[in-house]
Amino acid sequence: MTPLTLSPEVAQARATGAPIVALESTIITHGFPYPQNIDMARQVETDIRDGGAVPATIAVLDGTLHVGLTDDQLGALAQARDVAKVSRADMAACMARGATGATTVAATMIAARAAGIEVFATGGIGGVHRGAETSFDISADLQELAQTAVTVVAAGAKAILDLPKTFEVLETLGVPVIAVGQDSLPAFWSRTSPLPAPLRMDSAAQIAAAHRIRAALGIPGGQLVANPIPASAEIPAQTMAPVIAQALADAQAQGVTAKAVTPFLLQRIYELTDGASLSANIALVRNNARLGAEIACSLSETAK
Ligand code: PSU
Ligand code: MN
Repeated sequence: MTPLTLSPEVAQARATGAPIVALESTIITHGFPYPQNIDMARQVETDIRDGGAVPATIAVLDGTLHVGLTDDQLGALAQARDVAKVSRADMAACMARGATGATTVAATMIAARAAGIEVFATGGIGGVHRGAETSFDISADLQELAQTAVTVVAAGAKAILDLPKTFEVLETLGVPVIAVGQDSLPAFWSRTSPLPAPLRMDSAAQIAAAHRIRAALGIPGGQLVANPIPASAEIPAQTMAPVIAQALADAQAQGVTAKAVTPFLLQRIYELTDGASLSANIALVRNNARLGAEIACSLSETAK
């Protein structure tokens, strides 16, 4: 038996083959401050519903892996303190201890697949950190994309990372990286980067078709859909570059390592941009949720 608890709404959608979009919870507990985190979480669920799909936010609450949260559960998680950030390595341990844990991209993919959900929308995936040649800090998200068959919609990888190395690793792992509607890879807060996109698709239907074909061929792993932030919300790369440099210098000066790196940098960038990074982050997550819903609708129209 799979140790998952589906919300009634998600269980019903699974039973009828209705479209579902998974959502992660680390972005709520470690990616945004309160109360912007709960506003974002609710807004994104609404966007998915408006797109004709059912949202399934995933988290470990008191040892139970929930797929689909009630509004009360979402509200409590957004305000909870000392929530663990759980990935492939530690999700089961968190459940065994009866603890509460927010799922990263990797852990959310594992839970989504176990629940039969094929699409997941988020902000940005983890990747290869700058200086990884000495720190070896490479997110478990990349390995997960190589082995778990979920299509992940993100705005690329966060520009705090080493983007060329991140995409090199994805290429090595055989993960399809699909830019939506443009020939270059997006860079989270900015629409474009100097990096050419390995693949480009211009419709949700094509992305859904590729997902199906990979499954039919027996290719393990997911797809990374790199969806550029809306033009109205983007922060130019030149504006972000010094801010990112400052945040990275602060992290190094304070000796921040391992799991704490990504949350520290996001918080620092939020402070350094007087909240502008946060507004951009909300806009890109919403944009990814809308595309995720379209892909899920397209998948549910095609027979499995
Ligand atoms: N993107 C965001 N905010 C976040 C994250 C990504 O905009 O909070 C989280 C995701 O949960 C991702 C994790 O899986 O950061 C990566 O952490 P790490 O670098 O420690 O693997
Ligand atoms: Mn890491």
